[in-house]
Amino acid sequence: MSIQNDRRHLRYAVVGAGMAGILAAIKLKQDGENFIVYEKAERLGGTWRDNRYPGLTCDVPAHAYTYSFEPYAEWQAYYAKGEEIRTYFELTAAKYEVTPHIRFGCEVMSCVWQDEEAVWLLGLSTGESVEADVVIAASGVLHHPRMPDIEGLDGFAGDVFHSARWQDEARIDGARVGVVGNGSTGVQIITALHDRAEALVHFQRSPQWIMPVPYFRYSEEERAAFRRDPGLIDAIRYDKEYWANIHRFTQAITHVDGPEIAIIEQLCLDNLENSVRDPELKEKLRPNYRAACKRLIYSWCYYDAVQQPNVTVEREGIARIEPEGVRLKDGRLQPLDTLVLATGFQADRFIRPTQVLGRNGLSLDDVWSTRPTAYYAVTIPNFPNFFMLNGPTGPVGNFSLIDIAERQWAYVEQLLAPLRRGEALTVEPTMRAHAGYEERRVAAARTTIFGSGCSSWYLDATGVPSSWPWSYEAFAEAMAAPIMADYVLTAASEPVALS
Ligand code: NA7
Repeated sequence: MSIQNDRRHLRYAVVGAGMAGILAAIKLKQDGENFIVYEKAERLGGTWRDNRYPGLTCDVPAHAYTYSFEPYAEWQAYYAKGEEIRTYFELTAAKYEVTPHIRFGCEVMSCVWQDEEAVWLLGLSTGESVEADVVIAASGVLHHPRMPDIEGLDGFAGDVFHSARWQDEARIDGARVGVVGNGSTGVQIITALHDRAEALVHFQRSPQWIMPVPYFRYSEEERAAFRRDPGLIDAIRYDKEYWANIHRFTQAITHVDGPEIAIIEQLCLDNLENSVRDPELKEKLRPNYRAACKRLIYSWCYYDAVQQPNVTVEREGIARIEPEGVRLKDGRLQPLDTLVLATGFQADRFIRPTQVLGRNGLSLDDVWSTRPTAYYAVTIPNFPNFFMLNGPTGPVGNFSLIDIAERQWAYVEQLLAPLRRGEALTVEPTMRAHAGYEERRVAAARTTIFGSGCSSWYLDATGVPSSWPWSYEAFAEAMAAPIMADYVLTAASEPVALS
C-alpha cells in the first residue's frame, strides 16, 4: 500500500469479469485506483459468455438491465437477447478502457488473508502469488452447471450437454431433440427450437407457472431517437410503472396473503386457462404450488410453443437414459438425437471453489457450512477488506442484478472510504451485527413466498430461502448508507476480537 497526496492507493483484486466485475473495474478506473481483474475464461461477460443457448433472453427489460451510467440505444427489443448483452458488456468494458486491466485465462485459486501484513495473498492458476489490499468477489451466482444424476447419461448415443455448455455442432435442425428441465432456461430453449426440430420433447419434473409479459421490438426510428436523446432511455429505465412493478413484486414475495401476490397468481392462472386449449395438456402444465414460489418464468410464447404439433410435454418421470433416447418410468422410450440438460446450477457456490481463508486461517467453506451468508450480502466477519457483489442473501428474483450490483458498489465505496483516506487498514462487520442480521433474515425468509412449499434454487440446503426477504426499498436504503457502528475498522494489523 502506498500513500500519495494524503490518500492511500490500495491494490484491488477483482475476481471475475462478468457484469459485476466490469462494474467494479469501471468504478475503480474512474477513481484512479490500482486494480487487476482476474478472469478464468478467455472472454469477459460471465453468465452471458457461458450461456449461448438458442432463445437466451434476459427477462428483465433491456433498458433496466443496463448500467445506469451507460445507457444503450441499440437494444433490439423490450427484452434483450444474450448475444446483444454480451456485446454490450464488451463495448462498455472497451469504452471505459478496463479490458486491458483484465487478466484472461487466469483463475484465482485461493485468497488467503495475511494477518501480519494485512493483505490478501492470491494464488493464481498460473502458479503466481500476488498481493492485494482489497478483494472484490464478483464471481457470479449461477455459474456451476448442475448435472442431473440420471442413470445411463454417459451412454447416450446422440449429443448430450448442459444448457450452459451449448454445442454448436449438435443436431437440432430436423432432429429429435429432448430438453430436460423447465426453469427459465428450458422454457426459452423450447420456445426457440420448436420450429427447428422435427420433434421436441420437454421433460418436466414439475410444471411451472408462466407469467405473461409484453414483448415488442424497438424500430430503427426508435433506436435513432434513443441515440439522439438518452433522456428517452432514462424515461424507460426510471419509468414509474416499472418501479411500481418492482415494488408490487417485492410486496408479493414478502406478503404471502396480500393482494399483490393474489394478482400474480391470477395472471398466471388466467394465462394457463386461456392459452392452453387441450384439457389434458392444461392439467400437465398446472403446478401444485403457488406462483412465484420458484423463480417466476416470464414468457410471451411458451404456451404457443408447447401446443405445436411437433412438441410433446413429458411429465412422466425419467427412468434412465439409453443410447437411443430417454426411457420413461412407464416403460415408454422417447427416441432422441440430441438431449439438452437445462437442469440449473449449483446456486450455493459463489466465489467457491476458490479457497478463501480469512483471519487466523478461518475458511469460508467452514463459515458457510450451514448456508452461504454475508452481512447485508456484501461483507463477512473475519474476512477483512473482502467485498462481494451479488453475494449470498442479496435480492434474487425477477430484478435487474445490474441495479443490485450498482447499489452494492455504492455501499462498498462507503466502506472503502476510511481505507482510501488512510484512516484505517481494514474494515469488516462485527460477528454480532452479522449474527443479528442473519437471524432476522432467516426468520423473514421463511415467511416469503419462496418458502411456501416448492423446490427451487432459491432454497438453501436446510430448506430456507437464501435471498433478501424484505422489500426492494429496504435493500436500496440499506445499500445507501452502511451502519458504520456494525463495522470494525482497524488501524493496526493485529487480529481483532469481533464481538
Ligand atoms: P432452474 O431454474 O434451476 O431449473 C432447473 C430445471 O431442471 C427445473 O425444472 C428442475 O426441475 C429440472 N431438473 C433439475 N434436475 C433434474 C433432474 N435430475 N431430472 C429432471 N429435471 C431436473 O435452472 P435454469 O437454468 O432454468 O434457470 C436458472 C436461472 O437462470 C433462472 O432462475 C434465471 O435467474 C436465469 P424441478 O423444478 O426441480 O422439479
